[in-house]
Amino acid sequence: MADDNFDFYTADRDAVVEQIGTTRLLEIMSQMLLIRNFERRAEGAYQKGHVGGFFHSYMGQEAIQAAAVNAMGCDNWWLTTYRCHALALLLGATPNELMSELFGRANGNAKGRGGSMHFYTDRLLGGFGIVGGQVPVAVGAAFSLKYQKQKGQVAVCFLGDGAIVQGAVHEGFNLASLWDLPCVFVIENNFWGMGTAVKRAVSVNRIAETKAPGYGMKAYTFDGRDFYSCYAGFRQARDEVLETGRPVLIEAVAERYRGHSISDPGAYRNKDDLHELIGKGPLHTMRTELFNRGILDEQTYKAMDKEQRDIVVAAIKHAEESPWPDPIHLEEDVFAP
Ligand SMILES: Cc1ncc(C[n+]2csc(CCOP(=O)(O)OP(=O)(O)O)c2C)c(N)n1
Repeated sequence: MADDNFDFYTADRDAVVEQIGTTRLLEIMSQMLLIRNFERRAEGAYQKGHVGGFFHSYMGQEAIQAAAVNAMGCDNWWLTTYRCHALALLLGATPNELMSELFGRANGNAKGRGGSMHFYTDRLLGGFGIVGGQVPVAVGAAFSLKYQKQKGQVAVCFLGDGAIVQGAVHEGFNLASLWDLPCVFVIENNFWGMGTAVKRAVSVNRIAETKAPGYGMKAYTFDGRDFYSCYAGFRQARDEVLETGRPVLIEAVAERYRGHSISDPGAYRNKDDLHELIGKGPLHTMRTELFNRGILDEQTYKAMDKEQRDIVVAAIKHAEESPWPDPIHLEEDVFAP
């Protein structure tokens, strides 16, 4: 890890395993394998020229959003950055519709108009390309929950470490706190904003811990490679937001494995360090715990991986065979009817 100086939230792992149960844990392992396979194969399709526009991989950060969705439940408002493939999958978008979207096809998740950065579901308000632009929208979603007296739901908003120095983020934090809104803000600190190291862009270490008090928010810092502690932490944060009606600020730390986007070879990173990190990443941590507890074995893990890979390969075939949008529809859906 680029900076070990974090005071991570710790969880009672036995309690987490017992709370989730073995069946669900294996399903979550499959979800993480689906995300990893989706990113790998979609990346390959991009390199073959089948996918256009931007493409930001979530590989290395899977445990964070897998834990968030499983701990807090789909039935919230969700918002994230352009690095949005995993969250859409976790919230129920199918690999077929997402792959078709990447391929720019008419049956894609956003009718082929959004591409990699703009995936949606009923509860996912987007994939945002403007750094920090999702934060004010999350505050609006949380405001609507409070205004309509919707109990039991929160607005969950992911942002990058690079976004924390963006003005709209602080306006959003201020309003969420001022108006007592049910927001869970999650800074995914992957140590880089494009090719700029976080230390060269953000004036403090331990971003959540240092920024949250300025808005009267409680802060948490999670080891974002560890599903189990993230799961326990997200549950606690959500319960707290529901009880107090106040926003919280979480920092989840995990390195991204790829460059900022597919066009970035990441030449500014030490390849040996990266290789070592990949060996200790979120899938490894998740799997090892299940192995050690006798919930999973190597052979079953390989079969699960193959099953998810086959789903993604089928999604690529589906996308290849899907129709292109007709230009006659270009101006539709621009304004609300
Ligand atoms: C307002 C705005 N400024 C700049 C950019 C260009 N830009 C795109 S991604 C990015 C880095 C963001 O890094 P971070 O928030 O850490 O997220 P990560 O990509 O690491 O997930 C920048 C500067 C943008 N899209 N929007």
